[in-house]
Amino acid sequence: MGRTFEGKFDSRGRRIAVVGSRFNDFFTRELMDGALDCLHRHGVQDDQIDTAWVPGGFEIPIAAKRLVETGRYAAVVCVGCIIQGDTPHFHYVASEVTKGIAQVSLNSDIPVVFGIVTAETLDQAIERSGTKAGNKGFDAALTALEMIDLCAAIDEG
Ligand code: INI
Repeated sequence: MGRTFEGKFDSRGRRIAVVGSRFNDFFTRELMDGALDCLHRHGVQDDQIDTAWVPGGFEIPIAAKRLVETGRYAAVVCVGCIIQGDTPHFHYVASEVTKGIAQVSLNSDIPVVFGIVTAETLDQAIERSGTKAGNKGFDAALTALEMIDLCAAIDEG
């Protein structure tokens, strides 16, 4: 049997960037706080974490791409909140954010993590920003830590 690679929640002193969008900031501030809380509680020091704020979810992929291209980070975590309104606008924004982050992720050598809440109602957004369904920002940061360690394990063979 060959090797099994698995990541621990260990950043080994590496730097992490978190991109948040201000649109629906009632929720995105909670998602950002959740992400930072997760990183702090797993031993990532404040000076190892950079944050960037963009106007809306649509702008997250370009900021994530720029952060990746600096070469300074072991992972980029993206947090945002897209909530359905009276028009199909929500679907277009959600679709572009999802595609954009996936594209940045696949074109980069580091994990780019999707911590975007897409909600049909305010209740769904509340549930995912620190209440019944947890905090998607916290979850995304945890995923970043696991993926950083997994990528390092694979690279080291
Ligand atoms: N941006 C969001 O992050 N969430 C939303 O729910 C949203 N809606 O529904 O409009 C939203 N729109 C703004 C968009 O992300 C861009 O910032 C804007 O279109 C400028 O490019």
